[in-house]
Amino acid sequence: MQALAIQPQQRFADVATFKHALMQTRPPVPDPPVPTVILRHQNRVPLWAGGLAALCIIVVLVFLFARFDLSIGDSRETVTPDLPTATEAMPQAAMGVTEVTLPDAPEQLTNTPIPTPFPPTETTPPLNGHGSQIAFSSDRSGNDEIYVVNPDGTNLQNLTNHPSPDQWPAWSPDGSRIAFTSNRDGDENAEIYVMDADGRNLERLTYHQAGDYWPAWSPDGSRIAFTSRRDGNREVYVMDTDGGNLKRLTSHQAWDSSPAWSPDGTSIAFTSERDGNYEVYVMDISGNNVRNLTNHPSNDYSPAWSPDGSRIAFESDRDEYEHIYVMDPNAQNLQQLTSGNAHDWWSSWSPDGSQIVFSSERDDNAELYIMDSDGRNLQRLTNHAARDDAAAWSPGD
Ligand SMILES: [Ca+2]
Ligand SMILES: [Ca+2]
Ligand SMILES: [Ca+2]
Ligand SMILES: [Ca+2]
Repeated sequence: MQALAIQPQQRFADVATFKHALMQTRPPVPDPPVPTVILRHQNRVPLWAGGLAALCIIVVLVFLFARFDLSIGDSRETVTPDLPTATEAMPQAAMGVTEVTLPDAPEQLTNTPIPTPFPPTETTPPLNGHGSQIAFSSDRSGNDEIYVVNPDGTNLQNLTNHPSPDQWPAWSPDGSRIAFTSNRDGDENAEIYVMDADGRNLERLTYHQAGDYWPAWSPDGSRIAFTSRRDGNREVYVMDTDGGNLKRLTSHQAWDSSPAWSPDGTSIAFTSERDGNYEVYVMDISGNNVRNLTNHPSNDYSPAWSPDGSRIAFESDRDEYEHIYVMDPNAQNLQQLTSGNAHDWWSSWSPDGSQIVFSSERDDNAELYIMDSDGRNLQRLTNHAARDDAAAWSPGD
């Protein structure tokens, strides 16, 4: 019988085909008696014939399936189940972290722990910012390079590969480019560079023998603010994204640094020690109308606007260690988000404003952590003995 043929190509393709063939070869069902005038009795004949046919089919199918299972077992080499290998089934976190090679790692780094993936429990509750990436700098290869990683710790990629320090990544508003600081033009001469978000198409934007640091894109993508010492002390400048149209925004003998554009494009927050200790200030993009937002005898640094412009995160050492705080742009509603006997600094908001990534030494070396914007649900993002710092959360979904 074809139904029991050993060769697969000789078997029926499916049960319907087999049923059809079965109906063709089974003994003919005797014609029922001529129906009476009661029309409803006409249904009895098909039911009776159908019941017998179904019984035959069931009996044959049971036999067929038993045989078929045995046949599958006999031909396992050609019907290998498509199961993932152990490597394929590994969490992406493990794949991402171990993908990064450590080129020319110094000898003293060879005894550092191998990066381990986060246990699944550390990636719950689910992280937001789907589709976004977090850029940061790390010296895990022996000098600072720019990396990007997904907010869940997967897909770590090294974007720069230069023996000089590459630091302080800043995303363009459309997420296509990353500006950063590099000393590749000289150890004492940091300059602003920009590259595509995959590390290609590197361009140098500043050309000055003084240091230029901390780029920050304007929300419309047309300008980049940064810090420079070209006029003798740190000041905040702004330039077009091709390096042209340079304009100095601050003019004070104290250090002024780490500019951050407000999401509406009207203001720039920055850090200055012009009142004797570091404070977070905000000014119009013309450089006018400077206001001190923190006004505290401790040091307050590194403002970061929430994407909706309603909050500014910064770090302060007002409880001895640097910790992350948030406030309204008018300095109201101050809230301390982190605490403990370790420094936390340099925050950046997720695209939806629900989370903040920041640097911390709470595990003895600088790592990146993510928390909800109210300070809850702290999760560790990096896990490497090297210094991981200066996170910048990309625009995203
Ligand atoms: Ca480098
Ligand atoms: Ca200054
Ligand atoms: Ca202060
Ligand atoms: Ca680290």
